Amino acid sequence: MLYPVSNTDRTVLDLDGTWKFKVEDEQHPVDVTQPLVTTTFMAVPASFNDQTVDPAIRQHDGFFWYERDFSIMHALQDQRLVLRFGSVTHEAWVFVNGIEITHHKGGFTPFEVVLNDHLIPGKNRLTVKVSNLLDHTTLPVGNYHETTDADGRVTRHVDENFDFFNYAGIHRPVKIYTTPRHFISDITIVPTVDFTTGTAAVTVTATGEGLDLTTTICDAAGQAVATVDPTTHMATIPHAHLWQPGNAYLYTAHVTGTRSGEVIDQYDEPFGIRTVEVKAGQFLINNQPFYFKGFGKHEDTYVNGKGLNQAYNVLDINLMKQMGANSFRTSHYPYSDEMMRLCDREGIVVIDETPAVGLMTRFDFNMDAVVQPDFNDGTWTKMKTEAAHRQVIHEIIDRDKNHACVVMWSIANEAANYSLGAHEYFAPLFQLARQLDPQKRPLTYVGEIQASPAADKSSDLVDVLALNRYYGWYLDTGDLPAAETHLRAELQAWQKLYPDKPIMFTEYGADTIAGVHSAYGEPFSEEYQTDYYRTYSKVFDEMPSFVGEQLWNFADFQTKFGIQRVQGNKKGIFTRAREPKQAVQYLSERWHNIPDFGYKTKK
Ligand code: BDP
Repeated sequence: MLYPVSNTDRTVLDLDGTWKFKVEDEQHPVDVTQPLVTTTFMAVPASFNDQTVDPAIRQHDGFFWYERDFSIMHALQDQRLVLRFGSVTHEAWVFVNGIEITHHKGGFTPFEVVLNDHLIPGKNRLTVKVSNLLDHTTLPVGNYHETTDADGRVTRHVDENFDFFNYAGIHRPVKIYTTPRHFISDITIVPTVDFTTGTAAVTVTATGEGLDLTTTICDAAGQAVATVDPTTHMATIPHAHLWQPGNAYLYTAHVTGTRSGEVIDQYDEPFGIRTVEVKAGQFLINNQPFYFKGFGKHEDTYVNGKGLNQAYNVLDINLMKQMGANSFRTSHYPYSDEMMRLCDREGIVVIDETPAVGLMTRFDFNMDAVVQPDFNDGTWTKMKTEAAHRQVIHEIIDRDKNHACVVMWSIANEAANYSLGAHEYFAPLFQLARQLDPQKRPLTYVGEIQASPAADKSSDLVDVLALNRYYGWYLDTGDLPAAETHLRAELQAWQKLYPDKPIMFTEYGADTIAGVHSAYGEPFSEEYQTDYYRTYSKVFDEMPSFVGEQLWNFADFQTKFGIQRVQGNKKGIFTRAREPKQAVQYLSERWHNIPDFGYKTKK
């Protein structure tokens, strides 16, 4: 899927701003044929939840309406006009002038619809009905129930089966972009590199309706350096300038569509030349063993909630670079197009995760139960998420396939991989992702602590073992020596089980209240968080096939209410306002001393 751009053949109209907003009263349904009657407004893009001071709106589970008007200038009316939503969380029904023109389910991926046949002269009315409901068929997974009172009034309730607040709304930009009637519809780029000669072979496959397509590759200065062969779709670039972590270099595939020799459409797709491969216990980027240093994150900021916040995105990457970090995971859903494009430009390495979080029916730490070979908690019969999972794997790969920053796909976070049925559920999804990704990136899922070497039933599917572990927090609370022993034992067991699979941590952390200090290193203090990270670092450094550390979490973030959460999850090494806690200093020193490449060499 191409990102909307302006050039001499295309333009982009921006529909962001302040829209009319209304919470649906299901007893008095909205008449979509009439303008929305409301006195409430919401900024777009943003979550609606923290823009209101009315708790009933903030906490409402159900349906919401957004509306605004737009007009298309005469000069554009013969163009193909495409309405595109960067994301609407979690389900959207889109109406133009009271007529439904598209529907999309899945809160973290873009969707679009051609508008031309739905427009009337002059002012047009764009209405979006949004649902924030989640259940056992959706990703993320929610526990849904509803009650009906004596008057027939239905109250819906979603209990998040995951640890972040269920922010909702029109989260990412709304645009109308134009293309000519004959247009370039997609571009797929696959780079390969001969490391002995430094020559890159780049396959660029462009598709377009009714056009003859040609592609030129331009370097970062805009100079043409190669032409794509129309038969093989291949371009050869001698002395290719590689995209490297922390040292991005972007080429552009300049695609031109002509009819009878006349240029009709053009599109510039930026891309990096880099390779990714898992081999003999190493994660190779550009044929060099890479070490991940960084974070699990969230899209989560004050007021905007999960809505796009570009200033925070820029700041977060600057903070990462200042610390010597090189990577993050888009925990627990695909992030905005804008963030992915920024990471391409900044040389930040990304593990791109689907919104498959909450695929478990129980949450306890009964490690003895789960190691039974026939352990079955019913997750894989209870959850009906397969269709949503397949859909989002299609969508995330379609959207992000060309991004140099994306080096691995994470198919799920903390599923019940220890329960019978896990392998049967995941095997076809891994197969699908492997088949769809043109760059054949490595795949993983992120495993939670109960999915130990003895209990995990599907770890054979992953290319990299990505582990979330909380020894010293949820287990061995406050006891770092015990945490160290357990951590070491588990990592040794994984290495023994899979001597050739790289292992990395995708979560480890301790809730820490900024400003709480303790001479005894008590849990929740800044000292404990630092000591916790020191303990883990020591064990990581002993393990030869350990290829990376992504801690939990970059910053404090909002969650649902719960007795373990005081205004959210406090495992950030930055506060929600991005003020550093003490651990930042320790981790910065450590990460500046760990090179991006060659830190671990397999013995
Ligand atoms: C893991 C989850 C993550 C949570 C974290 C925690 O993957 O979403 O926020 O633990 O408990 O279970 O802080």
